Amino acid sequence: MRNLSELTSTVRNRFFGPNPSRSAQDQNRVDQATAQLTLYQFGSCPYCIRVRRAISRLQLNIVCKDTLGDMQAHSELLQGGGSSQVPCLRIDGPDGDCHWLYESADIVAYLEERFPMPATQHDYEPELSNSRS
Ligand SMILES: N[C@@H](CCC(=O)N[C@@H](CS)C(=O)NCC(=O)O)C(=O)O
Repeated sequence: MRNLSELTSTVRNRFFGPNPSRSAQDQNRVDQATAQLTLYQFGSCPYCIRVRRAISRLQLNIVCKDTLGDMQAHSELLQGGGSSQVPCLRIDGPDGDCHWLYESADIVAYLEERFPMPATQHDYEPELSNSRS
């Protein structure tokens, strides 16, 4: 056992099964769709952390713009979305239209619904996974 992260991953895999992942083809489709998304956020914002964690868990490649460190990003958000509040997800439509989604819980719900991860064996064995023995 080389390090703590390897140990954690081994224990997690033992109890919950390996992390689910998409087929290369599905991930490719997801990547094409997420190329139309941009997350406006900044590092220490707890609501942004919640969204970035969901992005990581759902294995999404979404460009993140830092509205504290990048004044251009800040003004894009203010002018496009109407408020400087972060996090905000910009969703570019096919016709050049653009939707600005505020509220971390709404952003996470949108991403989870649009880009679900494949089910794991764990999902099919609730009685086994809930068992304490
Ligand atoms: N209810 C919002 C709260 C977001 C929020 O309060 N964000 C702060 C940063 S942690 C912010 O953007 N404040 C500046 C502003 O509203 O312009 C959410 O869950 O996304």
